[in-house]
Amino acid sequence: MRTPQAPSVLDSRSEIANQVERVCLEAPIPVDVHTHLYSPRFGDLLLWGFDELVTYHYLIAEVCRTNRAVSPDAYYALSKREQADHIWRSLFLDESPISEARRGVLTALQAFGLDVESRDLEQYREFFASTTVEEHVDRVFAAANVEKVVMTNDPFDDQERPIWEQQGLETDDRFLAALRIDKILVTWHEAQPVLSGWGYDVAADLSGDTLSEVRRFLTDWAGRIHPVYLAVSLASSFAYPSDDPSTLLIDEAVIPVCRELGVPFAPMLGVKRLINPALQLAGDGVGKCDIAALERLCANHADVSFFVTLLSRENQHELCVAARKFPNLMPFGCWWFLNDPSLIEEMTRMRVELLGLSFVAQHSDCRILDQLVYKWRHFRPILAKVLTDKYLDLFATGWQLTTEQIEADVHALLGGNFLDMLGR
Ligand code: HDL
Ligand code: ZN
Repeated sequence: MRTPQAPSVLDSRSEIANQVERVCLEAPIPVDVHTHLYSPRFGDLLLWGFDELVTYHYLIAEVCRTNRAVSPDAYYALSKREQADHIWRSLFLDESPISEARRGVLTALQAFGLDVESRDLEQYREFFASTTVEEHVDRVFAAANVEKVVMTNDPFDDQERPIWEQQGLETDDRFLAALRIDKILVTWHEAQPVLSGWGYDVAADLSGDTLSEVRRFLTDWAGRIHPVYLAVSLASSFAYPSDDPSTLLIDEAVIPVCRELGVPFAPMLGVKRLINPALQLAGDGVGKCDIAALERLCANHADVSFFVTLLSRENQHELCVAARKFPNLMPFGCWWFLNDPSLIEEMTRMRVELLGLSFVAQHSDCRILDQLVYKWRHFRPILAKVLTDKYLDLFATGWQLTTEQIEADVHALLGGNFLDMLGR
């Protein structure tokens, strides 16, 4: 019987700093808890390659403000290749690509061994043209050192639904499913006729068997996709309770199904939808949400887990305090407009100081496969910087640190806490 190796005690500040950096830069991401990626079986729904990477909606917003000679309407009238050429010229060649989303494109190209200094679009396009999506999924997951990703799966998406209906369960175990229910909770008046058409006996005023029928719909889809959570993006104006259909639908349909399935409810709050409609997918803004709505949700349903990310920087301290009060509230990630080094560092420091290790530090929110590399390569050094400071503070008290404990702590923050929530 091999005697268990004695834990390796770290005896100096430099040893601690070196080990924390090594672990943060090299530890596998057990699960990227929120993405818009799809496994290759979903065909064109899985976006990848140079032109998709460069026309990411974050960069559409940036090019429409940087090069105002081309209006959003004129931009969207271009072909995908022309859009990519326009963004490359305006945001990368005409000025330094210094923003986070632009740097990300270059980090990804560099990770694939491409010559970033050449600025040779055709070389980059040839690289992607010379590989298959299956090869590239393997390449990207390896380069990002990510073990699993959670998709965003919407039964109301006419392109995605038939794929689930024809082929059933996901077969690539690197891709976990999440049941996205914005249509039901945010636009019930649109969802109701569609559900009726699918044979669910639901009424616009939620009367009759509506709530049990919504539970049946959610349960039917949970049986089809096996979601690890039920998710919704809610506006900054979200109120709970309210006269809006969302209150009854959450209390009487969503929560009971989460309880039955043993999975969290994942409300993501703070979006201001289409504050500039001309930008289309790039047109959403951010607003501070009412944290009391989330507190009441957690208080009313203490036996259900709430897996939460908020979009506004101004909500982050309140979220940490709420999480201290509600053990069933697990904050996750630096979402969307928060996924920038200065804000990631601020949020992660605050979370460690208030929550210790009881949160999930990041998710990528990738829409394009190649982004998995840069979103995580940009995050890892920031986590290392924050944790080094915090562990050195511990060391200064005389507390003994080991590599094994640091590895366990980092695993928890990188997604282990989420898998524990699922009992996996
Ligand atoms: O609602 C969401 O899941 C958001 O992440 C939106 O998809 C948003 O457009 C986005 O891609 N943010 O990164
Ligand atoms: Zn998202």
